[in-house]
Amino acid sequence: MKKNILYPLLVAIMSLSLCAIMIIGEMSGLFLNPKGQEDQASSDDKLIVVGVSQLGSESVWRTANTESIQKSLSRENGYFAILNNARQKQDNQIKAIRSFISQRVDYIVFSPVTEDGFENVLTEAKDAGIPVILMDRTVNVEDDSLYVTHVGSNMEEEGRKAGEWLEGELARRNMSDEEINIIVLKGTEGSTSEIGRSKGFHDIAKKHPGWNILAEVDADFTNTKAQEEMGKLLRQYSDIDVVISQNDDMTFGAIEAMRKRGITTGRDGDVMIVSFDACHEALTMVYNGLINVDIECNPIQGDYVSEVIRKLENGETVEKEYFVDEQVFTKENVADSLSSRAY
Ligand code: GYE
Repeated sequence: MKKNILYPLLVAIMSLSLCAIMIIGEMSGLFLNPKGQEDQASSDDKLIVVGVSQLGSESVWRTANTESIQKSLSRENGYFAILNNARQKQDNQIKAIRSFISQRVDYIVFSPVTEDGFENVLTEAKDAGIPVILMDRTVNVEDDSLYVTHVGSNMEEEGRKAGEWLEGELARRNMSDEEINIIVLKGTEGSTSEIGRSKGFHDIAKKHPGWNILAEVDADFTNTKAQEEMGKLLRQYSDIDVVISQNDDMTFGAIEAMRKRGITTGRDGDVMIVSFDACHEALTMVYNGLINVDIECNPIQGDYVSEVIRKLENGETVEKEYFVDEQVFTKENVADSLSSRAY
C-alpha cells in the first residue's frame, strides 16, 4: 500500500526536477551549444544552393563578373554558391553542370563559353527539375524552355554602336567617302559576344562600300592571343586605318603589338581603335586618347541574377531576357565614369 502511494509521488518529483533543470539550463546557457548547432543547421537548410558555372577568367571583365555574382549570391543574402571555373573549355562546363545536377542544387547559373553544344546537359538539368539561369552569354537550343531566363548584354546592339561611332567619326573627319581598311579582332568564335558584336558591326559596315574588312581574326578575348595575332596582321597589312577589337584585353594586346612597331593609336594616332567592355584601364586610355571609343559591356550582373531567383522563389513569372544598361565612352564623356569605375 505504501509503495503504491509513493510511486506516483516519486515520478512527479522526478519530472518536476527535470523541468527545473531544463529551465535553469536554458537560462544559464547550459544547452546553448546543441541549440546553437541546431540553429546553424536549420539556417543552412534555408540557404538557396546555387551552382555557378563560370566560363573562365580570360579578361578583366570576367573577373568583375565573377566578383559580382559572388557578392550577390553571398551567405548573408541567403545563398550557398558553388562556383566552378571552366577555363574556357566547354567540356569543363558540361562536367560542372552534371556535378551540380548530382548535388541537387536549387538553381544553376551558367555563363556558356559558346552558344552550341549544351542541349544535352541542359535537358538533363531540366529533367532533374533544376532551373537554369543564363548569365552574360546565351545558348543556341531549339527548345528555349531548357533555361528560365538570360541576364546579359545586348551584344548585337553593342556591335551596331561600334559601327555607328565609326560612321560618325569618319563624317566628322570628312572621310565618309574614303576607302577605310579595317581589322576585326574577334572574341571566342561562336560565343554570344563574338556573334552579336560581329553581326551588329557588319549590319552597319555593309552600308558602306568603302569599308574594307581586311581580316577578322579570332583572338579568344585574351591579351596574349591578340598581341600575337596583331603582330602577324601587321606583317601582312601595311595600311590599317581601324582596329575593331571585341574586348579591352585584346585591345591592350593589339596596341602593344603596334607600339612595338612604332605605330601610334587613338585620336591623333595612325590607327583608330574601337574597343568593348569599358574597364577602368581602357577608360584611362580613352581619356589619354590612345583608344578612340569604348562600347560599354556591364559585368555587374549578380544583383539581376539574385532578383530573378527571388522572383522564382516567390512563384512570380520572369522575362525570358534581361539586358543590363550600357553606354558609349569617348574622350568627351569619359571623365566622370573613370573615377567611379571599380574594375
Ligand atoms: O566582353 C569579354 C569577356 O561575354 C561579354 O567575355 C562577355 C565578354 C567580354 O571575356 O571581355
